[in-house]
Amino acid sequence: MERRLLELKEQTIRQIKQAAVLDELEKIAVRVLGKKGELTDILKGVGKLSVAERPVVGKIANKIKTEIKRVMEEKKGKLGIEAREKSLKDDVVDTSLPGKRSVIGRAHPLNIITSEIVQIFSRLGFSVKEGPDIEDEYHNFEALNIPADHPARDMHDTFYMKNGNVLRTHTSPAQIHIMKKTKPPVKIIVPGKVYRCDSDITHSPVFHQIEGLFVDRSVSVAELKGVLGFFLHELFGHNKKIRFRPSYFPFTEPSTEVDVQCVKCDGSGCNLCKNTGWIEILGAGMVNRNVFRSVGYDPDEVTGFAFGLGVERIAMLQYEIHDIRLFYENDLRFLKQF
Ligand code: 2NL
Repeated sequence: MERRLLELKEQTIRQIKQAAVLDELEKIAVRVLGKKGELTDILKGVGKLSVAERPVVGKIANKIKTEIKRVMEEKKGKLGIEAREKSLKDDVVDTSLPGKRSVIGRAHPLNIITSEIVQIFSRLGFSVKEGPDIEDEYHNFEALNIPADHPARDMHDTFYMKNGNVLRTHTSPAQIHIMKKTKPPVKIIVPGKVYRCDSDITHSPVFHQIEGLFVDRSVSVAELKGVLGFFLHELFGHNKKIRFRPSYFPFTEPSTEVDVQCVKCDGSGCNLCKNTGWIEILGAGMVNRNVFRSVGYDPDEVTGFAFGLGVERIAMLQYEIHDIRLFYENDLRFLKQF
């Protein structure tokens, strides 16, 4: 029995020392020290031995058990350290490699221009409002005093939907919604996408507009001229001359178009201003009395001015961009310049 015990001890310790992974140690432990393990069996059988053998075998078996456990723990620690060292070596981080630079985006030129314009009007007390891209004909046309036979309603300009709705051709319907649900004074600036069935190097079927509206008890043409003059000087520089030309829009009366001295030649004449010395920037006017009637305002009680401008046009002038399509192609070589 003593020989068997010594053999078991030596064999087990040899196996423990040879084990390469923690899993193997676990298997050895089960085989020798587990519930049905070899050494456990021997210890269980001590009671059946002769009185003389019992204490001797019991003592040796227990000593061996302690010894095996000790060797096992020692090896476990060693394998644990080895596993950690191996993973440190395998998952090596080369700190000399150059890092990955994260790409930081920037504002689109149309958004830069929109922000600049909105900011100038914010300083004059205008608040920013938006409306939906899809409108019914009433809000896009009728309410704005554009009758059914008006050329602006032509199939060639307006995108009509199957149910009779339209993609808004200007942001004005947003102002109609706001006037319908707010009492004057109304002092708002409305940026947004607008849609027209038109496409060449200066026209895109989707483009961006900013409209403004100021309605109160006694808003005058003088205020229109003051506000729009201030705006154009802020945007193009205080040295630039400004002129108001008479014009026509169904939704304003009287109406005007506002020009700024050419941004390229300062008025001496060039290809950009077609030798006129002037660049057209804004359409504007005093809100037509019919528009007030359609939103439930009394045209004898309130007056107001409104204006509209195309964002692409301003951006093309400011940045000297000659093809409108560059704004929508998302070519990084273009976008990185702003
Ligand atoms: C242009 C001209 C304009 C308006 C837009 C407007 C809106 C309401 C009432 C009256 Cl709710 N008018 N908007 C007025 C005059 C001109 O835009 O050339 N846009 C690019």
